[in-house]
Order: sequence, then structure tokens, then C-alpha cells
Amino acid sequence: MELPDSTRTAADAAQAIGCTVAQIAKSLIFRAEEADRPILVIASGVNRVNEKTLAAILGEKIGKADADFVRQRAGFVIGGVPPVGHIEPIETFLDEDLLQYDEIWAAAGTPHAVFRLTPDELARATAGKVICIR
Ligand code: 5CA
Repeated sequence: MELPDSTRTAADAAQAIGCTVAQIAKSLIFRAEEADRPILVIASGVNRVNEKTLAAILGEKIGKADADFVRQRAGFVIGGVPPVGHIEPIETFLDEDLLQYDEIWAAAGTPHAVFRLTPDELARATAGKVICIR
């Protein structure tokens, strides 16, 4: 669904769609520092990813990905990064809090496009590992 209003942030997207912020599946790219590889965390819009938890799960230091890294490795601009369809396969983690909703919404590649799916569809499409990201 393409919207005239910005869906750049989880709050923007929820406002434009008319759903709760918690139902936005935000696709966040981190950078595993030693391997210099991207990591995707798909989190509920209301949650903040605990980078220490993520680093502990990966056994690797985690840094924030900057805008260039996200564009180069995922293939999309920040604010439009989708949960699937990246330039390279990206190891993916899924926020367990998303599983409670009948439907959720994710970015569809631009800061004005979103799509609706079920948590089950998200899990199957991404093969993401379900974790507590908080
Ligand atoms: N389209 C919406 C969801 S449908 C969306 O993409 N939201 S998002 O939360 O997944 O993407 C915005 C996220 O990009 C922010 O939560 C933030 O973690 C990240 N971000 C914003 N600015 C920067 C920046 N300058 N560098 C790195 N990451 C950033």
C-alpha cells in the first residue's frame, strides 16, 4: 500500500495506516563489527532493541549501521527497509512480541510504502529466529 503520508518511522507508519505502533514490524539493520556483516532485527514499533542481548546471542560485537551501510548492504534507504528482498541474505531475528497480533505491517521498500502480513507469514518469509529483543 502506497501512502501519501510518510511511513518513515514506526510512529509515522502507524498514523498513516491507522494501526497501533506495536503492530508495526520495523526492520532495523545492525552491523556485526568483526565480520562487517549486516544483521536484521524485525522489532515491534514500540520496542527498543537491546544491543547487548543481540551481541550476546551472536557472540559478536554489534554496532549501529549508518545510512550508507544500510543502503549498500540491504539495498534500501532507512525509513523504507523491508523485512525481505535485500541485496544479500541477512541473518534475521524476530521480536517475539510481534507474534501476538493477527496482522502486522512492514515497510515495503520506500518511506511511503507498507504491506500487511501475519506474524506467521513474516516468520516463514524471513526464516528469522524468534528472540526477546528487549
Ligand atoms: N517504514 C517504517 C516502518 S513501516 C520504518 O522503516 N521504520 S523503522 O523504524 O524500521 O526505520 C527507521 C529506523 O531507522 C529507526 O528506528 C532507526 O533505528 C533507524 N535510523 C534512523 N536514522 C538513522 C541513522 N541516521 N542511522 C542509522 N539508523 C537510523
